[in-house]
Amino acid sequence: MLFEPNETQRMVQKAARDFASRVIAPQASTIDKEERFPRELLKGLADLGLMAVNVAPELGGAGAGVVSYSLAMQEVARACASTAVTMAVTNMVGEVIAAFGSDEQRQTYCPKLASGEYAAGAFALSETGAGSDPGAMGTTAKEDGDGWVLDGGKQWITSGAHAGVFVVWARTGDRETLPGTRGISCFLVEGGTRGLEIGKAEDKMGLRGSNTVSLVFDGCRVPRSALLGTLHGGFKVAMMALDGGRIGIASQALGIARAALEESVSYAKDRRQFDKPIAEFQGTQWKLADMQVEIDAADMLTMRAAWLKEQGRPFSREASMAKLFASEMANRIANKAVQIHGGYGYTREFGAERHLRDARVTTIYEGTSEVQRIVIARSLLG
Ligand code: COS
Repeated sequence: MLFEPNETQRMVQKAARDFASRVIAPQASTIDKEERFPRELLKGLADLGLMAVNVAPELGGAGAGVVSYSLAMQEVARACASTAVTMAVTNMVGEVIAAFGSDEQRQTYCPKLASGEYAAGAFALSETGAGSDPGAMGTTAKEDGDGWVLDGGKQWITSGAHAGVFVVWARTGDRETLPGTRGISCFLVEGGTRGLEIGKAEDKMGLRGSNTVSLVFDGCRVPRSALLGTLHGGFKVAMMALDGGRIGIASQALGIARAALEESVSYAKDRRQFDKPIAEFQGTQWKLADMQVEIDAADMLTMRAAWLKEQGRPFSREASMAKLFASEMANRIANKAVQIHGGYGYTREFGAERHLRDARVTTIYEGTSEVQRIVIARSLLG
């Protein structure tokens, strides 16, 4: 069993680390405070091949695999979780199109996502009344002449105001004959298409540099060729994409936790109380030790899920386990980091409070912790 990254993985990790520490990290606090969408950083990531890490080179991607993707995501999230989530969703969109798209769809969209010609891709599954239960969605796509007409609304769409292409799920089947998850199809809708309206950006607790909007489809017409995958086969596309996406969020959570630990170590060595650095108190040492153990446990769960996916083996349960543990872990670690920083941890002068706010959503999006437990329990119980 090898615990060492291979040459490609090491190179991708190094490229991501260099760019993240040199260019992204110094801007992270400002991005958060000013709620600035990090457009130029995304282009920088695209230039390094990091917007389509696991997409084949023929489609413009880096073709570096899932483990490389996870390593890169960890590095970017360690610097700026807002930039990382935008990168995560764009990678997920590129992978979905590469996996399920026609040749034409793949050739049209993957290179634009990979090169940064599109600032981002967006994944439009959730609705106001369909979050954990996407099978309850109400958005419809009706055949009309030589195309489809989409009507309805989507909610919590990352990068919605900036995306060049949206993967959109809509009901194509009759609710009586094809209820729930059965009658759902998937479409590719280009940004700027008439009838696609972008809602106001959410005023979020964390990830304030990422863009989260609602969408309204009002008689939004797309060509027949916009159907991604098979008619009524969209739910499985969503589930498979989310399996992979969960590895991305586990990696993001790991990156946030690493930043929180590193800053805690450095603060604990600097901060003096009772005539010595607080790092010399066992109360601090035990916190730091527990943080490192939890990070390593999450790392191994995440690497295993990434490796299984890369091998083409089933990985759904393992991705949910990694996402569940890593996201809950990141919240515990970020919380401890605030505690170690004391009063300063509660101010914006240090990164700890940002890490805590950014970590919070990782137990919610791309499937809540409760949904991950459903997936894990179902795989145990059959
Ligand atoms: N891969 C491939 N197919 C899958 C799958 C997966 N991971 N999970 C489910 N499916 C298939 C099932 O095999 C089933 O196929 P058949 O109809 O041929 O039997 C179909 O999809 C429906 O599956 P199921 O009945 O399990 O669907 P449920 O409605 O019970 O949903 C959960 C199951 C809760 C796991 C799913 O709805 C889910 O993941 N919800 C969370 C969604 C989410 O993450 N939202 C956040 C969006 S991004 S911010």
